[in-house]
Amino acid sequence: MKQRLLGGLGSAMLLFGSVACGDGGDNGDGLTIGFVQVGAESAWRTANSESVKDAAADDDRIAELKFVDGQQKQEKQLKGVRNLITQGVDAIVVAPIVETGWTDVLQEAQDNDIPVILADRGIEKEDSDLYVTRLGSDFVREGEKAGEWVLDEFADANGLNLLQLEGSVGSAPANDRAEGFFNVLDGEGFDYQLVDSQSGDFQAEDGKAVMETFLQKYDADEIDLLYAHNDEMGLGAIQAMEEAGVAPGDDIQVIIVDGSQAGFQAGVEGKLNYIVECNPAFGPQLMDVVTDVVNGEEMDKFTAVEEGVFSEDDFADEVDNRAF
Ligand code: GYE
Repeated sequence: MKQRLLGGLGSAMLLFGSVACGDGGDNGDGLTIGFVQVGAESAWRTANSESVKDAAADDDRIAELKFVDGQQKQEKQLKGVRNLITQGVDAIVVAPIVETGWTDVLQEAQDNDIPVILADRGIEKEDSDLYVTRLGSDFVREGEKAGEWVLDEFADANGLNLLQLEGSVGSAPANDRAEGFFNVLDGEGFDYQLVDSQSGDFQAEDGKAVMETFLQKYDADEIDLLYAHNDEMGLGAIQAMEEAGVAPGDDIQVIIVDGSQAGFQAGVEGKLNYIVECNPAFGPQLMDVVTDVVNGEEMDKFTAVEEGVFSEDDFADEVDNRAF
C-alpha cells in the first residue's frame, strides 16, 4: 500500500505538457516533479509514459508532473532538464536516451540542490555521483536470459548463424542487452557466428529496413536466428521476412525483448520463438522512489523491476494478459 503523506491537495493548474494532480487544496503541498522521457518510439515507451503520468495523477504526494518529451533527441532532453532546473522543481526524473553526455547538466541540477532520479535507462558509471538512484530493468540480465535460451534451444546446433538488431546506438538497453547475451554465449564457449549486427533504433520501420538489407546480403537458408533488442524491431523484421518469402519463427527463429501484446500475438501465430519481458509499468513505484529521495531517505543505487521470460508454450495463455 502506498503511504499517503499529504491529503487535500489541489485546485491544480493544468499546463500544456503537464499532468496536474491533487483533489482540492493548495498545490504547494505536494511535490512538483519533472519527467524527461525518451520519446514515443515503441509500445513499451507509450505504456511507460502512461504509467508514470497516471501514477502521478493518482498520487496525493505529487502536486504536479511536468512531462518533457525528448522526441528521441538528447539535445531536447538536456534543454528539458535545464528548463526544469530554472523552474525550481523538487526533483527531476530522467530516462536518458543515451548513456553519455550527461555530466554538465546533471552537475547543474546538483549545484541547484535538485535531486535527479534515473528511470528506465542508465548513464555512464563516471556520472553515478550525479544521480541518486535508478529505477528500471536490469538490461544485462535481459540479454543473459536471451542467451540462456539460445544455449538450450540450439544445444545441438553446429555453428549457429546469428543476426542482431540492436536498439538505439549508445543507449543503455542496446549496450547491455548485447553484453549480457554475448557474455552467456562466450562464457559457455558456444559455437556461433554473428553474421551481422545493425541498429534499428528500437523502431519498427528501421527494424524492417535493416532486415531487408540483411536478406539481400545473406542467404536466408544460412541464417538460424535473429535477436532483436525490442518488439518493434522484431515485428518489423518479421514483416520483412514474410515479404521475402522467408518464414519467421521457422526458417529463421526470432527472439524479442519487451513483450507487448503485438509481440505475443506474433508468438501465437508462430512467427517468433522467445520473449524476454521488459516491464514498463513502474509509475507507482517511481512515485515512491521520488518521494523517498526528496525526503532524504537512504536509497539503493539501483532498483530492478520484476520481469519474466516466455516461450512458445506460454504465448497463447499470456497474450490477453499483456498491459501494453
Ligand atoms: O525495450 C524499447 C524502448 O529503454 C527499456 O526502449 C527501454 C527500451 C524498450 O524503445 O522498446
